[in-house]
Amino acid sequence: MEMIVSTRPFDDQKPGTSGLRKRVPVFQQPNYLENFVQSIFGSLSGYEGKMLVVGGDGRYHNAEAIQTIIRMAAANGFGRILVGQGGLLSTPAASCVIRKHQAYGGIILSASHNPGGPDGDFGIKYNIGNGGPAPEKITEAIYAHTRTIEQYRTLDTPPVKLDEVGTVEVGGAVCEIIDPVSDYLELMRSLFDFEAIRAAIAGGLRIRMDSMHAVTGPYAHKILEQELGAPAGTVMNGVPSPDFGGHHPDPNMVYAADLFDLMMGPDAPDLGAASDGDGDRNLIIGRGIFVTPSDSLAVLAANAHLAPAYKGGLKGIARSMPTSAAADRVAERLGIPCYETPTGWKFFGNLLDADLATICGEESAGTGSNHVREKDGLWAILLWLNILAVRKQTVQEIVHEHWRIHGRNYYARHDYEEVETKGANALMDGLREQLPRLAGRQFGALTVGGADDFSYIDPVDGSVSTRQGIRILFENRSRIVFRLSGTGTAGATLRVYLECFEADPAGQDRPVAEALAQLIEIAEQVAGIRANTGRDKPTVIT
Ligand code: VG1
Ligand code: CO
Repeated sequence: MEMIVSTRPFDDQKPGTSGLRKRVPVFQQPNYLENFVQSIFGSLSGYEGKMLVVGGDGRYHNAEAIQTIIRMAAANGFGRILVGQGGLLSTPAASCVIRKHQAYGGIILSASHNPGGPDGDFGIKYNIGNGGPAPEKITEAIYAHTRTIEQYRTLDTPPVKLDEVGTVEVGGAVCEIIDPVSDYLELMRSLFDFEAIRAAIAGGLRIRMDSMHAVTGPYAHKILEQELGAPAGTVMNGVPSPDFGGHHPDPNMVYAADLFDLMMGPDAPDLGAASDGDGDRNLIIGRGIFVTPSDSLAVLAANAHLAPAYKGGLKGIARSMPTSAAADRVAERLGIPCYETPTGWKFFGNLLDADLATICGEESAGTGSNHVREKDGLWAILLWLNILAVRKQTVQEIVHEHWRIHGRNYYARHDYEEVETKGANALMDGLREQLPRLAGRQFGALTVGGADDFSYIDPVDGSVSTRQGIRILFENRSRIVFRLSGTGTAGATLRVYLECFEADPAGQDRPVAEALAQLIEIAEQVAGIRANTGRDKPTVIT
């Protein structure tokens, strides 16, 4: 039976970099999720009788939320609701399913790399019909709805069994539970030379994949072990769990420490890889060498033509502003454009749809291409495998050769997590206030060439996004960027991005911390990080 339920607005439902993310207890408040879902539907039109895709990363509260969304989607007039079995769909797989089935859109439940469990984080975001995250115009409309909502529509129906593939009726709609892996596997087969990878693995290429107890487990088991013939045990932590085994499903050197240690040790396989909670991020480590996400993007772009889907070359490369300029060097050499966008995958959608860019990436371990409209962890890992299979060199050889040709962009990100919002805002305000006076300023041997608060004009639809991060650009191509995270759920997280460029191969083999030491000092001097955050060192360095 259809029900209209009265409700009152919550004032904290503004979507951030990637949807609405809050602690689980916040989402468990009566009507909290319902309000947001109704606000999504309220900002859309013309979906009656159309298809909605729903899935999540399997974290705590995933299954309950999916039941709520199924009922509300049916009550609001969607005709068909496609749900991943067990409530699971990795973020890139959701994007793939939306595109393949020409759905009207999709709802993805994830807080990505943030911890899960009853006191962990939960999240929800809406993706449009191209399979990508809703652009700002839509997220702003959703937010506006959350401020005035008075009622929502739902049904009084029993829960749908999410564990069995099949079809059931819910209200006037059809709800179909689908295998979460098969459409995605089919897409991966069409992009990469699975035979070459299979032959390389049979010939001794070894890989270790850490799914971090998160959503890529079933995908990685199926693709790496069953399809490509890697031995059982290749995938570690491959069973999704609601609290990710009590860990942070964040693929970096800190939270994937076991993998990192393995890759730096005597028994290291050829490729170590990991993905995050919802499967859109990737970590790449070669034997004895960590590949920064910015370098990985550049190497993938430079070698993508070795995989069947990209053999005709790339139209362009896009990277988020804080991502290192390593990809720019590749674009320059290839004679293709390189776009610089604000942080968040939603800014790549138009470039991909308009075929201006083929490969995109972010320093936060996200890389992807025009095959879907999300970043895609396993895609990046498979492209690396395809490249290794064709080039028959080690990751280290490939990266070192890349630096010799393009130069090396030393890079690090320093995160100060959960600092007080007041201090974080004061720090950013202080930087903004200094902007007009920074150009021309000397710091030791370095001269500031320019400084600004990054703003972006979308080349396709002309939409403008301002205040996207403070950039201090030095004349020797070094750079410091400051911005506040838009995905955290408690206090503020300050991100400081540091980068310097080394063209000379003789200087490309220094420890990163040493290469960046001077910039780290300048960052403190300009921003007063200690005074404003009360911290004397970052929480995480990636
Ligand atoms: C972070 C990353 C950004 C990424 C976003 C969503 O955002 O910096 O590059 O797109 O997370 O990724 P922020 O605003 O916290 O810096 V995911 O894998 O969390 O969906
Ligand atoms: Co993610």
